[in-house]
Amino acid sequence: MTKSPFPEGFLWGGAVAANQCEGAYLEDGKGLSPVDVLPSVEGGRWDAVMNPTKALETKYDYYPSHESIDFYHRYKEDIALFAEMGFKSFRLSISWPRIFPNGDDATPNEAGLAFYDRVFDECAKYGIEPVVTINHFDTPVELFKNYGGWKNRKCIDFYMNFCEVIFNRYKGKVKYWMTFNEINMILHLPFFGGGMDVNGEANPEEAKYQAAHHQLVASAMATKLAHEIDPENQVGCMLAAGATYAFSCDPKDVWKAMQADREGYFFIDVQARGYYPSYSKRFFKEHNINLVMEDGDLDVLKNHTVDYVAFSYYSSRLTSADPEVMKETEGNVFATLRNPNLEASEWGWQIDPLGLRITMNAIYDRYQKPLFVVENGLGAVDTVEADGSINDDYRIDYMREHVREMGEAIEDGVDLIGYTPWGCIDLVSAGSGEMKKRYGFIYVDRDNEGKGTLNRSKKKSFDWYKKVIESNGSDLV
Ligand code: P53
Repeated sequence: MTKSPFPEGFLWGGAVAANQCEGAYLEDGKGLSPVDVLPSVEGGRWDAVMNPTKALETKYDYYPSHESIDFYHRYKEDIALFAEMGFKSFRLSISWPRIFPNGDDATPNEAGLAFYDRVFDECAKYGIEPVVTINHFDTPVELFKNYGGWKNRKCIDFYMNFCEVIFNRYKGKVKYWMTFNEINMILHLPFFGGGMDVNGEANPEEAKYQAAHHQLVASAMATKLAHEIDPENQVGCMLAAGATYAFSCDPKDVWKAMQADREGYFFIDVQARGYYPSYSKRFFKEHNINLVMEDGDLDVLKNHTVDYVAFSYYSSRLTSADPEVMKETEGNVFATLRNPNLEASEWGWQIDPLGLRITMNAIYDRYQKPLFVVENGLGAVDTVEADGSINDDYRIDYMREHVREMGEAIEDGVDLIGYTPWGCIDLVSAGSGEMKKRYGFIYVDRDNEGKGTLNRSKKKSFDWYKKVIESNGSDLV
């Protein structure tokens, strides 16, 4: 066993999101989340995600989120299992429509607030630090229907009402916040990211960036408010990260890769540095994007930057300037080519642990703020053996190499505060709506059609991760 590169007090943990684990989709006064109107993969998930107006008018046979893994009723058992693994932190999101079912309600839903009190109290029992995503793909569907989602500036006010309520309510219970999950995802999955449908827009790019502006302003305002309500609060931004590599040493490919990375950095440049990056001016001009801003927007962005930079990392990406070569990438959330040096998961996500180190170094060089890896992991099919055991060595291999590279990045000088791998307990996939795409250390007996007992059981990776935490990242075998 070697000396651990991980600092004392490192926030080992795991991550989930309300809309993918809670279920109880209408219980105790909850309103609809975007996922609640989406079908399974067999039901046409992808088409529905990209055409939410149509999805809303369609009656599907099965909605995976409605019951999900029933975290709403089973959180005690689940948090006890996290504690058994030794979690120091637990990343979860607060369902906005559970607190404000219509988004624009005058008063919050007390039953929803009480649920998260119970969850945070349960965490406190075990000394687990909650890390809360304020909006994880969870803009109330009513705000989509009645306001068109985030392209409407009114969403800033609704979001701020939500923030004010939860910052006050959970003061002293929650210290780590993130304003928007994968904020750059609004460009790729506008229904998830911004509660909107851009299909009817004359200039969809403009609509997305206008919505992004509203979120960036809301994020800065929320950061300000969080600090005012409790100076102990730490507020982060959250990027869907993954360094983009150039397909060849042709400078055109290198330039294309740089531009691809800037597409995501754009958001964090604003949230972490406090102003629109210089390259955005040309981008907006060339795409005919004219943002409407109000007096004071640029000041609030400047004065209330984030305390830390959180991100998800599943894979690196590969791009080329040649449209012929790029044809291969159609149908991916992020256009990425197959990298011949990497293996891919069953869902085609390429496995690149060194890419995590590269990504961490790039982000830290750029912002010089503490980093938090709040999502990472392998979505895979697990097999339950006759004796009930689940031998997910492939997951252990994936995690081991990523934890090792995180350690290397720390040795490189990166300031890293924590690691919360995605779907620490199996949950519904955001992209495909499947249960079969599992990330957990904890198995949940439920399938793609919603059959199963919902019983929890430990996978082999459970004991492995427990040892990793116990040894503060020095024992990875
Ligand atoms: P699923 C696509 C690409 C990268 C990250 O994804 C993504 C997505 C959306 O599919 O989302 C994040 O469940 C997101 C989580 C999501 C997780 O990655 O499709 O923050 O909500 O579950 C994994 O395998």
